[in-house]
Amino acid sequence: MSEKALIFGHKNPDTDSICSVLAYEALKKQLGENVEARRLGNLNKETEFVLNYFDVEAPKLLATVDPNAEGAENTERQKVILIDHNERIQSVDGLETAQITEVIDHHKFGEFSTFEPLMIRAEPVGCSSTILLTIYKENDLLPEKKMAGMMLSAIISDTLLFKSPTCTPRDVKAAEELAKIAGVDLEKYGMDMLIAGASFGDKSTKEIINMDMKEFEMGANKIAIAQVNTVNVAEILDQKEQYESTIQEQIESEGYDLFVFIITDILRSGSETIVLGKATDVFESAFDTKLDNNTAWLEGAVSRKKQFVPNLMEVSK
Ligand SMILES: [Mn+2]
Repeated sequence: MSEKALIFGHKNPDTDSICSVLAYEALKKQLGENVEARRLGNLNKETEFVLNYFDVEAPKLLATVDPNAEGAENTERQKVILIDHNERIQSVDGLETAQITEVIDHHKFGEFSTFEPLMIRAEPVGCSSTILLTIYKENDLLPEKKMAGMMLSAIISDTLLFKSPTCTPRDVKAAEELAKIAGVDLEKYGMDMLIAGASFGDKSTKEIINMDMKEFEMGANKIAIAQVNTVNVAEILDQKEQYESTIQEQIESEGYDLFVFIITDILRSGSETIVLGKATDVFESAFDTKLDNNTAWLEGAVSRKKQFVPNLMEVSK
């Protein structure tokens, strides 16, 4: 088995899944461990802004860890460290062939099993980087400037600058501390970063829907939940029909029972949703709402992890 462990976040990586991976790589290397940060997909606009701002290189793309798969880099069983996820469906292709040595996560656990003992660090905080700052300190270390910038950005992203219900006092404290090390004004940098991430530029509807899309198996249903943050919900709704046909295509090609597209308004703290599939009744009872022309505005709902997923799980039992 290769001695090097690859560290990565989930597919369709968000800022946490890139930046926490880089920060954990830096810490592990400081501790003399043989690791390499990788990513399981393209960078989104927000993460591009962050890496650019702090002049940090993106991790290399990783296609598979199955040594027998086409395009495999490894010839032996691969050691892996999962950050910001634990569900197989969100992880690297070929994960079942790999040895998971560590998991650092702040999400719910799905069905999770391994062949060997491992280190699991799961805490119900707003961001993986908040856990990482604790681990740095347990090792009597602090991240250097650029890595503090990475971790700060991950926290701002995951907590929507502390507006998300997933945000805990520990996240706020960690962000304040990291902003000092990174040498940025927290509020100003945070808003600039979120707005940079909320601009869709010339992306197609399909690219926008898939920027941050996760799959879940809930009861008998295969559910896709995509989320975008914006300061201009109307910009998306103006092309509602185009979004609907793109979603419908994905439902057919991937066999989803339900597709929830969440358009989160970061200034109004709520989300417009476009919901399609044969199990829309699951969504309606999860949120005690009636879809009007496939859409519903959900006041105060901004978190996939703490609001959308648990509500849908609850009615999928
Ligand atoms: Mn996260």
